[in-house]
Amino acid sequence: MVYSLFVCIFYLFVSANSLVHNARESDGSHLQKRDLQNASVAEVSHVTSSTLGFSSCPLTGNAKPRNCRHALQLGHSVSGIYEIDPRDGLGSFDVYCDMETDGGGWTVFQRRKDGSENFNRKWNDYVQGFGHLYGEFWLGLDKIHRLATSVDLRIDLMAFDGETAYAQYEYFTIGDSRSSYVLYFGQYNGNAGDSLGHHRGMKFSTSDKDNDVHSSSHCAAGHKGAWWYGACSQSNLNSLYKFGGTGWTHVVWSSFKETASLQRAEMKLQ
Ligand SMILES: [Ca+2]
Repeated sequence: MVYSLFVCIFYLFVSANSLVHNARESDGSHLQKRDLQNASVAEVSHVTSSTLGFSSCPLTGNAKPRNCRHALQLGHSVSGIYEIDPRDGLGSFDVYCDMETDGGGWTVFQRRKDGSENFNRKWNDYVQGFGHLYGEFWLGLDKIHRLATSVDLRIDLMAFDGETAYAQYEYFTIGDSRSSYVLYFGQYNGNAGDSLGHHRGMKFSTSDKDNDVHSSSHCAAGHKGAWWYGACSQSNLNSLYKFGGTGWTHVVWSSFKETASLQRAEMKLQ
């Protein structure tokens, strides 16, 4: 029994440290030593207090946070990449955590900022995800479905004139693959305007899969981007990245800047 306890404590210490070492600041540098120590202590104390008991503790224990909000609760306050496990039996994966915006704890699942990544992709790529978590990326519909279970959605936008705005929705949920990742959410608030309302209850469409409700048009193909199209759209943050200009084939949130191409967009949940 004494040996089991020793193994358990050693495991928790190693897990916590390896988890924290996964976190990087947004410029790629390591966390400060002080933060490492604080985070390790928080992690170990959380896990031991909830799992201490010889039958449940040891080597099957899971020290990974469920999401970025949980990571923040565990003491990780630096934005960067974290390995999370939603505890649904499907395994862990890396995400970018925004620990600054509106109190932090946001799991980012989409980012546009410089046009470095190709978003004009087909169904399988949107299901799997693509890009780099420090750069431009789409986390993937399967992972978003696992995380988007009646949570808050926040969308941060920046126009090319530097003006910023945000839109927030409660009860954000994405269906599974059988529903074509149908989109649900509750009430809007923010200052960007509600350009997602039109897309409530819509299925996801890509250039090779027309799931929209427009009978004579293939919105994803015409608008050069994968989105939850209705007939067709009032927003599309996965469309082509353009340095200025207007049109529905650009990154657009119409209640913010009409059809002007946007400089930055981030979609995140908490
Ligand atoms: Ca159609």
